[in-house]
Amino acid sequence: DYKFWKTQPVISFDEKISQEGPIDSRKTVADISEKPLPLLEGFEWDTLDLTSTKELDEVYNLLHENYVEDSGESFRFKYSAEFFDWALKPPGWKKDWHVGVRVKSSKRLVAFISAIPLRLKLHDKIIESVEINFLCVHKKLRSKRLTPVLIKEITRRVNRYDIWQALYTAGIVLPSPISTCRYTHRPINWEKLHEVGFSSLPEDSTKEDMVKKYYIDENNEAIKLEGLRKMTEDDVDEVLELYNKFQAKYELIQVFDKEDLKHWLLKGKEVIYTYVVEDKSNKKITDFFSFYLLPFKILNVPKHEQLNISYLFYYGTDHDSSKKELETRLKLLMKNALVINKGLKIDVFNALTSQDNTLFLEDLNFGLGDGYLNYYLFNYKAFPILGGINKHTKL
Ligand code: YNC
Ligand code: MG
Repeated sequence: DYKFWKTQPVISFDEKISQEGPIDSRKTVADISEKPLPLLEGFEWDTLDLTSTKELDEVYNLLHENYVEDSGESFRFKYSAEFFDWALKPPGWKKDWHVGVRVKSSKRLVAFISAIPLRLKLHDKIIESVEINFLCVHKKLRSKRLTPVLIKEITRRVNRYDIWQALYTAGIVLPSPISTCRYTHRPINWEKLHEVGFSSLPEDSTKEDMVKKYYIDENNEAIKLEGLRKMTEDDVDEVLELYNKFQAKYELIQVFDKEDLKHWLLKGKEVIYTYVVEDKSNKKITDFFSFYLLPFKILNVPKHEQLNISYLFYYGTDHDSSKKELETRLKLLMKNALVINKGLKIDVFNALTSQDNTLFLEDLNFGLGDGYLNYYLFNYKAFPILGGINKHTKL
């Protein structure tokens, strides 16, 4: 019955929204305690230094052993030091916001929660906020109500910087999602996905049918995009312009400056991949797309150690004068993304039903997954965004 969440400034399930805006009456930094919240006896707070390999490894190990698993306990996210560098240290990151809980006696890290700065734009209002992620409590400490303490402590630490809003996502339902997206999966190496139990064989199909259905021909001249290449630092200005133009139609977006864009699209080696299409005649960038890599560790099939997974991230195109043109162009871009993914030995390409993804998902054989992703705002009332975050209705 959401004993904790009922006490927090979030939208309740049956609430009718009449106007968008903050929920809590405006506080100031001076109202916020300088002291951390009290913790269970025997535990202590620790601010982690993720520039230190040792502490980064501790977070890695905690999450590796205790973070999100699928319900069958067959897979677990396999985060890497490089991934955390990318996800937890964007421009403006604060050490204060990498919060750990340790056992006092052994100093063992048993819980973690993080915030990163995030400038949101919701229906033309800029909201200075943070994104909360990587909340994790050691399996042996579950159901002891440590989570509310972690959330209140990260809230305190964020408030101390005069920030009062947050965005977070979760698979579980809490009061109340502003939007919900579904995960979709595009098998690339169907055979391996089947062997590890990620993809099942439909009753009316054979394995050969499935392999054929998902076959990607990397030599298909018909989809070759002239001028497709990896994005470099020299492209940042142009890609930012394209990003801004393309995202303008969405209801809830992340506002990037040059440094942000450089970080999110270029910084993580072997984590984030971004490609652009350059028009050879005038050297202008007409399109870009990006995806990040986050493998699964396979827990119970000895033959395979990990599943290579990539996630579609941001994209944009100039070819969007009509819905039809946009649809055609996105299909072409995503076909090229699939070829690149195959070259990187990715087993499955995931995408949410966000942005303009529904224009190409079905055609390109993305299948609906079991997983949903709920988006939440902390201390902000907003009209629900129907049909998935960023899915626009204007075109
Ligand atoms: C969750 N994922 O409902 P009620 S996602 C938020 N997000 O409270 P206890 C959650 N709340 O219902 P356990 C939550 N999961 O009584 C549970 N809760 O009101 C709520 N899993 O606490 C829950 N990572 O400590 C209940 O639960 C209360 O021991 C119960 O621990 C939960 O990062 C958890 O899935 C998730 O490590 C830590 O199961 C544990 O069961 C675990 O007794 C595996 O807690 C990893 C996992 C979650 C990934 C994520 C986003 C988190 C957002 C947190 C909310 C941030 C609010 C904004 C703060 C900043 C504000 C500013 C400014
Ligand atoms: Mg607990």
